[in-house]
Amino acid sequence: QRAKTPFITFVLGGPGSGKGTQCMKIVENFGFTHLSAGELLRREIASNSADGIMILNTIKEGKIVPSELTIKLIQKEMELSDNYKFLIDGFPRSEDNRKAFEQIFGAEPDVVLFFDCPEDEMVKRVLNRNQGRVDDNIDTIKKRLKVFTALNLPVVNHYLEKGKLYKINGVGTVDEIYKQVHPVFSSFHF
Ligand code: UP5
Ligand code: MG
Repeated sequence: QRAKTPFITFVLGGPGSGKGTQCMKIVENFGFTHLSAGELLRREIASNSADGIMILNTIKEGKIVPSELTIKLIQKEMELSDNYKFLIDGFPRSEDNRKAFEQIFGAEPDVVLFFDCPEDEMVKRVLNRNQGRVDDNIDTIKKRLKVFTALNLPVVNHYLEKGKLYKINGVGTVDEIYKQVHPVFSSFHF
C-alpha cells in the first residue's frame, strides 16, 4: 500500500531532446522513479513477448504503439514500485495516449515538462548516440520528427492551456538545461 497519492510528471520533447538525460538528474535530486515508455516497450521486444514483433515494427516506423499496451506497461511498473513520485518519460505521445491514460488512471499529471529543442540539434544528438537503437537512423528519425510534430505537440498545447506545462529550453549543456528544471521541483512540497 502506497503511503501517498502518486505525484505524476510527464516528460515530453522530441526525439533526442534530452528527456532521458534530464530524468536521471531529477531522480538523483528529488527521488523520483523514472519510467521511460520507450524503454518499457524495448524491454517487451527483448523479452520476446506476444506483442514484441508488433512493437518492433511500430518503433522502426517511428509510429505510436496502441495506448492500452503502453499504459498497461506503465501501470505495472507503478504498481511494483513503493515510490509515489513518478517521471513518465516519452508518454503521452498523442491525444489518444493522453485521454486513455487519464481515463484509465483516473487523474491528470501534476507537472508536465517539455524540452523544446530545434530539429537539427535533435537529429545530431540521436545520430551520435550509438547505442544500437533500431530507430536511430536518419530515415526513422525523420519519421519520428513528423509524428512528434503532428501528434505530440497537441498534447503539449493541451497542458499549456491547463497551466501545467513547464517549457524548458533544451539547447545548452546538460547542466545548463538542468538549471531550468531544478526549480520546477523545488517549488513542490513532496
Ligand atoms: N544529450 C542529451 N542532452 C544533451 C545536451 N544537453 N547536449 C548534448 N548532448 C545531449 O539524449 C539523446 C542523446 O543526446 C544522448 O546520446 C545524450 O547523451 C545526448 P536523451 O536524453 O536520450 O534524449 P531523449 O529525449 O530521451 O531521446 P529519445 O531518443 O529517447 O526520445 P524518443 O522520444 O525518440 O524515444 P523514446 O524511447 O521515448 O521512444 C522511442 C519510440 O518508442 C517512439 O518513436 C515510438 O515509436 C515508441 N513509443 C510509443 O509508441 N509510445 C510511447 O509511449 C513511447 C514510445
Ligand atoms: Mg529517451
